[in-house]
Amino acid sequence: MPEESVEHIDFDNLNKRAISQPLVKNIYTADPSAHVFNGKIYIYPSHDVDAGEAFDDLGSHFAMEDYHVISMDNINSAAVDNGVALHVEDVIWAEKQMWAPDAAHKNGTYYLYFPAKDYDGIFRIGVAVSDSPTGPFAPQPDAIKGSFSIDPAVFEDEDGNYYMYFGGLWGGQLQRWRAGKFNAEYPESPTAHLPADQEPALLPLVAKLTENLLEFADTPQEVQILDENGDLLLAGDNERRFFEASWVHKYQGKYYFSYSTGDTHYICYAIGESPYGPFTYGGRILNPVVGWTSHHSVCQVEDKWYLFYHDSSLSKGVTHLRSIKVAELTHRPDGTIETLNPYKD
Ligand code: FUB
Repeated sequence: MPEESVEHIDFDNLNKRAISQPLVKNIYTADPSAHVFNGKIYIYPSHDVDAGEAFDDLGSHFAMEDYHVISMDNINSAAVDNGVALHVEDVIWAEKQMWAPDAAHKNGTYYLYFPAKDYDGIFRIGVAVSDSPTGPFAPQPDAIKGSFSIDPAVFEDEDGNYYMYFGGLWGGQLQRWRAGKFNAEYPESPTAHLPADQEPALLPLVAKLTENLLEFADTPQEVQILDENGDLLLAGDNERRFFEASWVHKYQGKYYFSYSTGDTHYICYAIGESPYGPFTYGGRILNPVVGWTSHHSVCQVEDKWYLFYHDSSLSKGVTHLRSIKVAELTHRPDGTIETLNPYKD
């Protein structure tokens, strides 16, 4: 249910039909990256604000300045806003646009990973550390060497290795890195520099993290997403190809790479045997929500799995004022995932 149709929506009725309600209402939140640390649920979302920026297809109106960590004692308890965990003013290299973050935990230290534009207007990914899962987080003086684009998601494998997945099209600038360095050529239009419909789609990146979780241990490599014939999804396969919002979870020994299709508004998943992929397209996790963007995480809490996601129902369809939500997610016996409809008929 993308933005262009919101004026026709009866929001009172829609909210009654919604499969879940906003977890917090005191602030707008989006892009929820959920983890269980020490038995408690911590959600690392974007903190949406209306900064008065004009709307454009590069997402300039997503002008977020800080992060708040949301915590829950259990899946049914109240969600608590723990206040400012990191502000852009405290990050020397970053100028603006604190977009979708994620977090990791290792040996009593918590790591907040976040994208922001540097003073050259290029998205980079930074990391900040804390001894508390709710922060405050102290940022490293520089962005992670070799990082670019947006939407970091850090997956901790059972063998103790950590991997970062990242990348996003249009305002996320992934299409400007096709030659391995930032293409500063105009036009800056979000659809310039994209592959043609019959070419392979742009792919997200993955890099293993160093032992201290502060750097890439290897050069980021593309995460292949294949169709049922083993071929790369094509750029024109708009309802299945990657756009942004990477996430990885592991279920019954297999790696599930999930992501947003962006301008077609689906959350999809693909299954693989290794954290590096390749991943074979499996289907949809979430149908379109109110608001242009869709961004999620998948998290096991005790013996159940949950989809954390967002929509713009609380703001009555303002696409950059979103609210995080959670709904139970079901893996079928064959490993496929049941598609969730965010609003009942
Ligand atoms: O929140 C800003 C951007 O919107 C995120 O980085 C994207 O994934 C989309 O949700």
